[in-house]
Amino acid sequence: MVADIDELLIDVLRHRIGKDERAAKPHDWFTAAALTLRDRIIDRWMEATRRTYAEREKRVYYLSLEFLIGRLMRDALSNMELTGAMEEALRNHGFDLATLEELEPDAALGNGGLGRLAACFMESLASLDIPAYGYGIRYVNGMFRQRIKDGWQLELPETWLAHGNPWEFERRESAYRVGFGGEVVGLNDGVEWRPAEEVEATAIDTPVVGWRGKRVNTLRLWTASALDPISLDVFNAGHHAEAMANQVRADSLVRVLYPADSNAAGQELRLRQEFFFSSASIQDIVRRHVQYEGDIRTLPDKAAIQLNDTHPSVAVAELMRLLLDVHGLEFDEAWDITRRTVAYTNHTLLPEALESWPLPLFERLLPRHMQIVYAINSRVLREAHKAGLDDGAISAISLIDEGGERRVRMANLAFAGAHSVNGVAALHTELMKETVFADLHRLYPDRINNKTNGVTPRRWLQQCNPGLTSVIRDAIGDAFLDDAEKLVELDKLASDPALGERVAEVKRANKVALAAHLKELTGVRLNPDALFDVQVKRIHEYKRQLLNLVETVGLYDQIRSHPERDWVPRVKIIGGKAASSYHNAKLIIKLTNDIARRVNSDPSVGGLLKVVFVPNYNVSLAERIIPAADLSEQISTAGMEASGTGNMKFALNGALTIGTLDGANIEIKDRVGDDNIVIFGLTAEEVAERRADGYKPREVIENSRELQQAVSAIATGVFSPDDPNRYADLMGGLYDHDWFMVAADFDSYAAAQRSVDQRWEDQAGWRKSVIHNIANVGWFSSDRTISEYARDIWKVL
Ligand code: 26Q
Repeated sequence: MVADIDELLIDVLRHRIGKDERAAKPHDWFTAAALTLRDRIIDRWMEATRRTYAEREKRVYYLSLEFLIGRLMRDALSNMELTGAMEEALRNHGFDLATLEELEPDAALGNGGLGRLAACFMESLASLDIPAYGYGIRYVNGMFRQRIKDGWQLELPETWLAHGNPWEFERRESAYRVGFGGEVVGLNDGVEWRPAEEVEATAIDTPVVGWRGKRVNTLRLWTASALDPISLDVFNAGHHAEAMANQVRADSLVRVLYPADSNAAGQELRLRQEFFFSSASIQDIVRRHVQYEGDIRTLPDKAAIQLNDTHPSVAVAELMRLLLDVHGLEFDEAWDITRRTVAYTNHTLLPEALESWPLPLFERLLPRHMQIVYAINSRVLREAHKAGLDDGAISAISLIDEGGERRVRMANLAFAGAHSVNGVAALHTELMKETVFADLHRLYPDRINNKTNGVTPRRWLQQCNPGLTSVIRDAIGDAFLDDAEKLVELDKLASDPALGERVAEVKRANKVALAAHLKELTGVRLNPDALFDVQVKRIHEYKRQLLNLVETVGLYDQIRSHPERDWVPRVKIIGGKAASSYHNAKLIIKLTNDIARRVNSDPSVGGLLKVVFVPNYNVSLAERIIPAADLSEQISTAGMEASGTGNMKFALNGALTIGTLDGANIEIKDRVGDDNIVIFGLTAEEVAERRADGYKPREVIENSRELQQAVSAIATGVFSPDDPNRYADLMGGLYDHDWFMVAADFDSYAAAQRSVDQRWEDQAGWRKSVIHNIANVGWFSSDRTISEYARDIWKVL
């Protein structure tokens, strides 16, 4: 095997990269390794594709505007079970695999949780041998790179394609026209949309390798080009920029990922992106079906289309258009086929994140789809009327928001066009039924269902934490590698001091490695024997990084007032990106850095507290940070975090959770047991009650000494002497409205943190809890999640 790989590597280096061993630079070796591995993958890929065609299997199509993949080298090697062989082959030439892996840029085609979930799902689909395609956009610039300058976030473009991408294949033959604007003309037998403008969507495929290489599926990302990239007449007349305007317009469609993860952007370009990729994907699905099955009417038997949030909602209207205008079906039949094919996943209930488009914009860009939305709407409203729903319910169900400026509601379109609408954790799904979708749920009571999120244990245990993986193998054997729920075998060993010792040794080694990396990145020195307390995720007020920071200031204050007490040494690690336009989120980053500077240089805390902001948090950093965490901060205002998936990754890697009863935290608690998690704060129900009762945060702050001192220290410039008013408004928000209930939960959170300190003092007890966590979170494998989608929604298992 090694000899094989070695020979192939040299052959690739010479004949595909054009370098001999002496001339090759590290990056050439990385590319040679990727291409060598890729050749092995392609054989499995073609085999899996052939098998699916031959057996006429039903396929799953996962439509997502985001795939937050990260690096692929380690994932592909590990799933092909070639890590050892490649390591050795490279070592023979004086190269270290781990060092070469660092040369691969992250594929960051997503913002956060939703995009990373799509990537975990793709890996699990392949691992479970389910024929599936992911469809999305091949952004030239994915998630921005975050630089911290004087404590502030700066956004820089990430050029992940600069050195080429060895994993992708352009499919020139799979190209479709996507139109915009224009008019709808009546023909004798129906209507036709005559777009004013057309671009070409071309497929670029990346293989997705499942565990043990069982199956290789396709991630198909669209790129855009102009049908006539240059107008020679215009060019020759000397108008060079105008001559290339079409290409520029096409390029802009795939230029950047919108970097807001919870604020519907509302710009025309975003709607264009949504339609561009939805239309290309639906055309591709329909073309494949008709080509191999001959009859469009059997589409629901052979295709399951899953919409990742409402970003591809317009696919409902596009599928209807193809069925009506191209395949000539009647409305009723087209509607039946569409609904039996499409399913929709909701990821947020935050009102500001619910997508809706101004009706004039939608109509101008997609006139035929606008007609179809109206037709769907009149049908849905008729059904609502027949069901006896009142006017209030009917206007809530409508696909058109009539309040003020009229808008198309993408969530209502997706709900109406789908046979299944799922939430991503049990609480979230219940809240969907009670709040945003209450009336639609009354009309279609069988549609909403829950599919609690999961994460792939290959990337998030085996690959990112080989030390822990090997300790677990020694303890319970290899079965958990194929079925994460077998981790439960560890449960009965939780009190075994030898196992506790080995798990703790691995954790310490991971902390030493992380400390070295963070020293490089930030210059801060960390004590690996301190408790590593970590909050890494997008910066958002509902996630309450501010609660963490205010408590950190409280602790800092207490350590200075009582240096004689034996404080547990803590390292507070915080990381995450703020949407470029999100003022308070950016201020929270600056505050973290201001607090870090002051605390880290204060000799009176004597190294008992360190604060570090990790710049440019991304998938690759997550893979280093999560295995090194002792404490996982999952502290959103109850009812606001749909699920969370970081919470699962931390628990799987032996961190204890401090968290609210929100999202999947609740289900984690149910599985690991109340004694092995630290829960605090208001429940979702209590949050709603407090709001209804007229919550007065100022009174709460004035009644809590520690909170009052911390908030006023921040507000008066203790951490920002260069600009004492910097945080006046941010803290003013806590006094005046405190929408996210930081004050209401503060005392409970601070007490929970001191209970964490106590637990930490009992290392034997801590280790036992850690093992109970690892043992009981195998259920949060995305294999389990995907099995449920496959069985309940897609009917493919
Ligand atoms: C919408 C319109 C225009 C521009 C951007 C957007 C947009 C983009 C991304 C809106 C929302 C998102 C991302 C949402 C997201 O990541 N939600 C998270 O999904 C995770 C997976 O289900 C959950 O675990 C998290 O709780 C949820 O916040």
